[in-house]
Amino acid sequence: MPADWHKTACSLCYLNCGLEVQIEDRSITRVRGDKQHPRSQGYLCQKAQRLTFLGDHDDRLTTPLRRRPDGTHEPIDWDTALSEIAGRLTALRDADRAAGRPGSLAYVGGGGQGNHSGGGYGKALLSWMGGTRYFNALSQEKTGDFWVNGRMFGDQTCHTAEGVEECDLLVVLGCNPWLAHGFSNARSALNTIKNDPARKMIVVDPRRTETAQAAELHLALRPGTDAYLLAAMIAMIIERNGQDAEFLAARTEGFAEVAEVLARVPVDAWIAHAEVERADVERAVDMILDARAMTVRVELGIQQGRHSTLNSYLEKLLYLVTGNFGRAGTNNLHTWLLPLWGNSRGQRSEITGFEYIGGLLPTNTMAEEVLTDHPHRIRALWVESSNPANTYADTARVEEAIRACELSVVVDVAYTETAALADYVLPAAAQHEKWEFTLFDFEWPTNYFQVRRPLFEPLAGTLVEAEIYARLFEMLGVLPDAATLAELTETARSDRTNLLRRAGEVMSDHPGLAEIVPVLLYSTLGATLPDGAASIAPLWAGCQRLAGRMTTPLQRALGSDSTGPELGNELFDRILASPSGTPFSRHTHDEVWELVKRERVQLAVPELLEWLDRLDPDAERPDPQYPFSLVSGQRRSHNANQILRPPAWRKTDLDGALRARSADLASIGADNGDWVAVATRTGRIVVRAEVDESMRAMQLALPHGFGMSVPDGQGGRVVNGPRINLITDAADRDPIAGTPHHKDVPVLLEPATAAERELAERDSLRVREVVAATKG
Ligand SMILES: Nc1nc2c(c(=O)[nH]1)N[C@H]1C(S)=C(S)[C@@H](COP(=O)(O)OP(=O)(O)OC[C@H]3O[C@@H](n4cnc5c(=O)[nH]c(N)nc54)[C@H](O)[C@@H]3O)O[C@H]1N2
Ligand SMILES: Nc1nc2c(c(=O)[nH]1)N[C@H]1C(S)=C(S)[C@@H](COP(=O)(O)OP(=O)(O)OC[C@H]3O[C@@H](n4cnc5c(=O)[nH]c(N)nc54)[C@H](O)[C@@H]3O)O[C@H]1N2
Ligand code: SF4
Ligand SMILES: [Mo]
Repeated sequence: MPADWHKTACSLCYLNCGLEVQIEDRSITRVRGDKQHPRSQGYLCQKAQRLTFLGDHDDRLTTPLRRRPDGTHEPIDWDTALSEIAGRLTALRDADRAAGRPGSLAYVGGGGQGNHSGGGYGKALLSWMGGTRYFNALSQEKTGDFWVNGRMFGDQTCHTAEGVEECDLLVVLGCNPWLAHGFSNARSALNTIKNDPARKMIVVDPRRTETAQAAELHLALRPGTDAYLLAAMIAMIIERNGQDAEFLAARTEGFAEVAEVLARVPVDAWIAHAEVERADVERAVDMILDARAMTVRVELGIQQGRHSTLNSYLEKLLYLVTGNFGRAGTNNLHTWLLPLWGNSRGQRSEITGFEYIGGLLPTNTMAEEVLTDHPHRIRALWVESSNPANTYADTARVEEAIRACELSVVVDVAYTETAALADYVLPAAAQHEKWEFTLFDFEWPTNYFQVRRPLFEPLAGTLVEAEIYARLFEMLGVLPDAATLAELTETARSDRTNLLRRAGEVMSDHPGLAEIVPVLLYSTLGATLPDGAASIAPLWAGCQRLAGRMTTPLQRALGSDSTGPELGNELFDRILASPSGTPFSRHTHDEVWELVKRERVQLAVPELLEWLDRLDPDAERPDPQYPFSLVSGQRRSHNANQILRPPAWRKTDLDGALRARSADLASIGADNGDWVAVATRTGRIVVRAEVDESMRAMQLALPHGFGMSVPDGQGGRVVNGPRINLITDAADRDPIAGTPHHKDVPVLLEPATAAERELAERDSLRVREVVAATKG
């Protein structure tokens, strides 16, 4: 009998490739790519095969927990947990109001790589509490980019996409799509370019990455020098009159100011500072000027590199000055079903002075917002689907901040390092146990959306996030009475189009209800949706808004000529009826100009031109005390953020090794397999060394996605691999976005002491025992 294949998606990175899986009891047993998924078309990588480790494991939470005075946790039932939390939230909200201070609860997380169904509810809580402080992974990698987009394109939600499939030149700047993906079907796309003599790739990365090996040209620059190299390249382009004058005149303003600053760039000196060959840079410029359609793909190498916001600006100038924007195969903007972040207008934190970008404050400042005497400090943290105790810079300070809060609540599927510190821990149903989706829909000119159906019942004791929040708000007394909810539910069933109008009337009688629209939709419209899809009800409001603001592209995607609320309803129903996902917008390339929120793209951003003018190679010589540059958080074959906790999921790199050239290891008398110490002013960790000649000289790499403390099977816990943020410095950050310089951390490499070696070896063996004892 042929086994059933169920449609779902992989949530191990933000691409969320469509999958078909076979299941047995509560496990995924076989995985293959879903050929009907309109975007990924059957593609998957090696990580998806390990999804079976995502479900039931020793660290899954199955009951709410409460912290005892001695710091340990005790299980409590849901009613007790939620009513105690509701009581403490109410007291805090009352105290905030009485003191006339802004809401002192902050929200952290709200979704990882593939689970964004909970975030809207969490933000509703933040809003009801009168708070604005919101931190998540985007504000430690992407907010510099958003800030630049705001200035150049007119809105921080003007986010760019790459035309990798149709370009004839792909510039890969500070990322490694072979391992990290980042765009659809990355390996296939890279191979296609490699095998086509008419198409080329340039990689700018200190390391000879897997991607660089497939490139025509690799510029192995010194870490942290991208701004110098990019500025020199753009200066050379303008010197050669290589700018696209027609495009610049028709679509942009400010070129003259930019050209004036770039004319002052000492090109040779800056190329020398980046430690690349002038001839190679000339070749790169030739390739760019010869390209019919260039697209630039960037990620953490520049966004978590030195001068990151300036890098994001120069990256955009490179394609805009050469007119590689708004056509097939170039960079473009993309649509959204629901924007994952907002547009901030210069509001700043009273405590650190950092600007809100996209509605977010820098994760690097979270601890500062707590650990201060300022009367407006953060007093409570609500963490959902994030593990800041491992993923935010300077772990010790982050842990201190969580402990210092009057109230900390963690909503997660697993007993994370953050959960271990929280006052209350609430167990959520996991990825394949609920309706779920990602809002990382970044495609252009056609964009897609998939809602995944549950494969399993929620694990006993857990709740879907939407239900957690609905119960909480009921206890907080914010939801209307049962009769009113029943009436709204009936409206949703019989006259969906009128739901928002009727809900609006109810809101005017119920203070606070307007802050929690997602919860209201869950409790009303949700109850009318098929197969228990209640938690995705807020998407309906997104479909309605989209129908209003992007009618034609949506009509094309659906092949429909409806308009208004009816079109929104059609989209929502189509999404529900399309288990492999469905297109929701189809544009022509020219229509990108409707997404740009200014008359013309603004090329001249004064703060960044001043920054460029101030760059000084002499101010950036390596610190002799910390002479190596560490990539803290390298993406590898078997890491996936903090998503998969059981160490047995990793087929390679069980210890999360430090990678370095043999000569660099030899300089401290170390060799392949030895335990070595990596130290900074913030901390010191002991790690396994592994020779990797693809690293640049004096560059080291430690992996992202390790440092979880997992049950050792003997009643204790053991840490799997490096907790890299024990050594990162939250103050080593971008001046505008506050994002960390994680790809260029100055470190000292030392031999480990005998005692350190012994401890590390013991833990490594314990992890291996855990792996041996795990089936899979
Ligand atoms: N396997 C795997 N894939 C993942 C993830 C994962 O955990 N594992 N996580 C996902 C997430 S959340 C993200 S944000 C992406 C990140 O994806 P990427 O940014 O592609 O991955 P990284 O390995 O962090 O860093 C990219 C590259 O930057 C280079 N680099 C270091 N310093 C510099 C520099 O100064 N200049 C330049 N130009 N390059 C430099 C490094 O050598 C490295 O090759 O990956 C996603 N995909
Ligand atoms: N030094 C250094 N630090 C870094 C990076 C680096 O390169 N170097 N990279 C940064 C980047 S780019 C990123 S994106 C961040 C990622 O760091 P985080 O924002 O902390 O996110 P994840 O690591 O993805 O952790 C996801 C959490 O969600 C939980 N989870 C999974 N499914 C569900 C669910 O359905 N519901 C709930 N409630 N919880 C769930 C998991 O158990 C896990 O605890 O790390 C950042 N930190
Ligand atoms: S890890 Fe990313 S690229 Fe790999 S299968 Fe999952 S979603 Fe696709
Ligand atoms: Mo990320």
